[in-house]
Amino acid sequence: MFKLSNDQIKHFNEKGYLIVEDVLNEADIAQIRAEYEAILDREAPRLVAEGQLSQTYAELPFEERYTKILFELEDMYSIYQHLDISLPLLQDMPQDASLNAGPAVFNHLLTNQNILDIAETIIGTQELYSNPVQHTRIKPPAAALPASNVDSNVAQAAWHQDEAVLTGDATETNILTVWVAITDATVENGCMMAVEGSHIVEDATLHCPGNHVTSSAEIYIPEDLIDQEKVVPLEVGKGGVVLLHRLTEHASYANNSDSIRWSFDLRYHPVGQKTGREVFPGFVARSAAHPETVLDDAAAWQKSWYDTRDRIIAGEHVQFNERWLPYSRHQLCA
Ligand SMILES: O=C(O)CCC(=O)C(=O)O
Ligand SMILES: [Fe+2]
Repeated sequence: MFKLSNDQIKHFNEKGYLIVEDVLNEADIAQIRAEYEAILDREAPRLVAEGQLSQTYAELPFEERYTKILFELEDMYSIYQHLDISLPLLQDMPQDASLNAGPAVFNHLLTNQNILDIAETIIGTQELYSNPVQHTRIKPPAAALPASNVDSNVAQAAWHQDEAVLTGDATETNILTVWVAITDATVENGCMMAVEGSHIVEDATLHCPGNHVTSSAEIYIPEDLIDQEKVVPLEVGKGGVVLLHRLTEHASYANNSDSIRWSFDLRYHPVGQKTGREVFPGFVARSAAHPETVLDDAAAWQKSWYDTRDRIIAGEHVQFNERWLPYSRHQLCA
């Protein structure tokens, strides 16, 4: 069992966040990295063949190769949809929509026993559901992205609470965000920041609607509502995690370094609670009461995502988060 001390648990409860170092080991990171290198090996030649990319950059290490590819592409999603660990949230799902639902992500991240131990301790139950609101964020140096790119998967994330991203039926869900650092995360390279203690509120803070169709994070809390004096940077080493309460206000800095900032964000909650994105597939990650319900098959998990894609293409209704649309004319949102 990966132990959190009483002081760590107290810190999370009082401040709404906790930084935990050394949760993933070197082998976990190496497997994940190899899975991502293989994706670029597969997709770069396709992009070249389609005339979207001038060369495959095969000789470069992942960091530089990814940055060069992203810089050249007119539509970043022609590579990013192969890297994210979620399908795009679209009713008009492309026939070839993709994601990385590979075995390294399943075995070394989503069902990582250290991560599940931490989630069990903080959430306070052994019945853990892996929520499908999850993303890969691989952020190139800001200088290598057009300033117009405000997608939170590759650029800064605006202020928000993770609960606000979910559909309104999930406001009671006791969901924990587990943000996993694959590279060191520093203020310089765009780590997250949070408003200490901001989770101790009755309801979510006002969010302004952005373009809610393409990305879950495209709602934002207006800066005027952020208590700047309580903002703390969430630096963490490679292999460490940052835990966030569902109501903790957070954002991320720009990547002002000369390499990538890479993380995954995962979410867990007690089995049986609403996911806030019912159209996408989650799974029982741990259960003492019903161990036979635990999903431990990476291929079955992958299939659940592609089956979901095919159901949406066939017409299954995508329930978008429309909670914040009425605020579009609010004076703080204008
Ligand atoms: O990685 C980031 O920059 C933002 C991530 C985030 O908002 C989250 O994990 O909930
Ligand atoms: Fe978030």
